[in-house]
Parts: sequence; structure tokens; C-alpha cells
Amino acid sequence: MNRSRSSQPPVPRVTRSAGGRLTEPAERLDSGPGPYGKQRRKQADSALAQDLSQMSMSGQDTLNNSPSASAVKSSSRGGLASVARLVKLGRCKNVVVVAGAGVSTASGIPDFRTPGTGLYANLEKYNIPYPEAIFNIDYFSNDPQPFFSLAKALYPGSHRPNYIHYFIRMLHHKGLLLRVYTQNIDGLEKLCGIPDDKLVEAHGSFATAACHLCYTAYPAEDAKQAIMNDKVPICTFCAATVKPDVVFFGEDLPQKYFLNTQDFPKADLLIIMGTSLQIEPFASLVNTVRSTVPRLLLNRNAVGPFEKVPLRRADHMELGDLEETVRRFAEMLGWNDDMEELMRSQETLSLPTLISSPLSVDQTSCQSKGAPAGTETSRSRAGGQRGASSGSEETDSETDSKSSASSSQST
Ligand code: CNA
Repeated sequence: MNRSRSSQPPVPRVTRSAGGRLTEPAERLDSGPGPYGKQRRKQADSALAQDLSQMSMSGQDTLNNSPSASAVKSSSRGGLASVARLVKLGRCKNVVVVAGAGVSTASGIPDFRTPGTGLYANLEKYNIPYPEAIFNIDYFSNDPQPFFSLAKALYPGSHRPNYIHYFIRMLHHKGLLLRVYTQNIDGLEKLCGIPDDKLVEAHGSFATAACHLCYTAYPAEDAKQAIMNDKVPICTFCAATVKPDVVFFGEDLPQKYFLNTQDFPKADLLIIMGTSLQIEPFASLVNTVRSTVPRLLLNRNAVGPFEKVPLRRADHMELGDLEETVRRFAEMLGWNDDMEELMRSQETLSLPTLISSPLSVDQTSCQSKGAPAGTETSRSRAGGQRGASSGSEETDSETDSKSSASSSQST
């Protein structure tokens, strides 16, 4: 679809950035033994914060080796249960989910920052000066090859939604989901059946493509074919390079992202899942719910405002493997049978091709950055490999009428 930078002056424009220091290669290199030194230090700080926190938090893997782990675990366990209790009491009917790459690792797609397995730890082969360069629009303009090499691994098609995606869909099915804001570009939320009007793909997706210079739309399937065959898709209008509509650093976020100004003040529960909260402006969204609104962080480590001690009174975090945590959460909510039924119902459905499906999402500006594809893990088999439904058809019947803004109205 066509995107124009200047034709709509009243529309707010927000570009994606990696958040101050992370975009600066020099600082990254100064921050430790490697480009990820700062990240490691941050994680160490987080561990300390966790030990000090007396707030609602429980740790699994992360705290197991700490001398004070058991004390922390016993004194602060219960965050997940507290939130489950609120949900069961009917006090959370406008749930906003904020999601990141950690949601899809159980589907076999590496995240960015997990040391060792994350994409940023495995970029040597792309011959780029610093990790973020691969998602930098100026860098792409000069040399699209690093991103295209990566995109070959990222294109949706070989991965299935996992238990976590279906849990988010279950929130919708129960009439509780106000919206899910995902940074992921793998399309798995859509694939698992979360309808378009409940989904904001804040960093775009591969479902559409356009010229990176003049924004002339380009058939997404043709772009995919070219990239998969090591060719460069060329704009039919200006002959510049075409790229899939995923948001690169320095590019505008989709207009639909601005639904956040309505949603977050209205939220009565915020669930933050599988994100390092390092990418702005997305990361700051979590600070825009009312201070009395419970925020539940489900992640391997403390991130963003959850790194500070003490935590905000309404904050809860449950640290450990995300899929395991979400399974426990579903159990506490009494949703096990519903989850099983939902996932079983997906087994017979075939995997749709996102790229050829018509897009109802109105995305204005750009996109990009990616998630590497990998092989499906054994864990993903529990949910992710059971197949997927096409997002829209089935969910039309399981309506959650709370949503007032449709994607096409979102601008
Ligand atoms: P990130 O910076 O890599 O952070 C991921 C977070 O999830 C980290 O805090 C991890 O500790 C945590 N995590 C990973 N796996 C698990 C797990 N199994 N259990 C618990 N926690 C886990 O990724 P973000 O999403 O924060 O960064 C935003 C970028 C990443 C977005 O712009 C995405 O486009 C981009 N990305 C997307 C994908 C995808 O679409 N699947 C994959 C990789 C990167």
C-alpha cells in the first residue's frame, strides 16, 4: 500500500528507535567485552533488583542460583495468583497485552537479545558493523543484502503459533481482550486467530511490501519470491529497492499504533510478555496505564520499570519460561479445558498463507526488523505445531464487542 510522509500533516508520526544508547554502535562496543556487555550488565542489575524486591514476584529459573533466591521466592510468590484472582473476580475486562519476541521463541523463532540464541548474538555472517544496522533504513538503502539474507529466514510460513499465542486468543474469546500490541513481525498472532481489530502489529509485518523510497506498493508475494531467490525486488515506479513492510529503525510506526492513546488509559490489566522493552516508542507504552492498574510482567528476566526497586504497588512479575508460566496462569484461571479445546480445534485447520491474504490493517509508514526462523522446538509441538487457523474467519463468531475501534478506523 502507498505510504506518504507528508500528505497527512495532522497525523502524528512516531518512528521506531532502539532507545538512546542501544542504537549507538560505539557505546555498545564500549559497554563490555562485546556488543552485548551492556545487556549483560543490565541483566545482572535486574537480578539484584529481584533479590531486593519485596513486591509481588516469583522467580523460577533466574533466581535458582542466588543465595537469597528461596527467601525471595517464599516472601514474594503469588503475583500470578493475585492477578488470576482479579480476573476471576471479574475486575479485568479490558486487558491490554504487550508482546515481544519471547512470545514466539516457543515456536522456534529466536528473539533478539537472549545471549547465545538471540539474533543479535548470531549476526557475524551478515558482515554488518553493529547488530541494529540490519534494521536501519539508511543502511538498507545502501546495502539491502544483509536484511534480505535475514528475511529469508524470517518469512512467515514455517512456524506455528504456540500455547502463548492461543492464550492471548483465549483472552479475546473470553471477552477480556481490549487489544494486543505486538512488536513481532512473524504474523503468528494473526495466524492463531486473533482478529485484526484486536491486534496492533506495531513493527509491521511481511504481509505487504513497498518501495522503501517512494512507498509505492509492491505485491508481497513477488517481493518474497525475489528475496527467496536472492534477487532484489525493484520498485516499478522509481526503481529503488522494495522491502517488506516491517518497521525499521527510523521509520514510522503504523497508524494503528496510535490506538494506544485510547486503549492504555482504558486498560484495567496490562500483561507484558516476552519483551526486553528496549525499543522505543513501544517500550514506553507500559507507562501509560493508570498507576492503579495492575501490570503483570511475564518474562525470563525483569525489564523496564520492573527493574526498579521497589516495584509499583500494582506491579507483579513472574519470571521464568514464558510458556510454562502462561500454562500455569491458564490453570489458575480455570481455562485448561478451554485451552485444550481451542488448540484441538486448530489441528484440522490448514495453515493459511499470510502474504496472499487480503490485508485489512491500515499501515502507514514503514517497518522492519526481524526475527530469525529456526526449527520448531519440542515445546512448540505442544501447541505451536498443531496447526493454525486463519485469523479472521473463525473469530468473527467469537465476538468480543468491547472493541470500538476497528483497524480501518484507527487513523
Ligand atoms: P528482545 O529484545 O529479543 O527481548 C525478548 C525478551 O523475551 C527478553 O527479555 C528475553 O529474556 C525474553 N524471552 C525470550 N524467550 C523467552 C522465554 N522462552 N520465556 C521467557 N522470556 C523469554 O525482543 P523484543 O521483542 O523486546 O524486541 C523488540 C524487537 C524484536 C521487535 O522489533 C521485533 O520485531 C523483534 N523480533 C521479533 C521477532 C518475531 O517476530 N518473532 C523475533 C526476534 C526479534
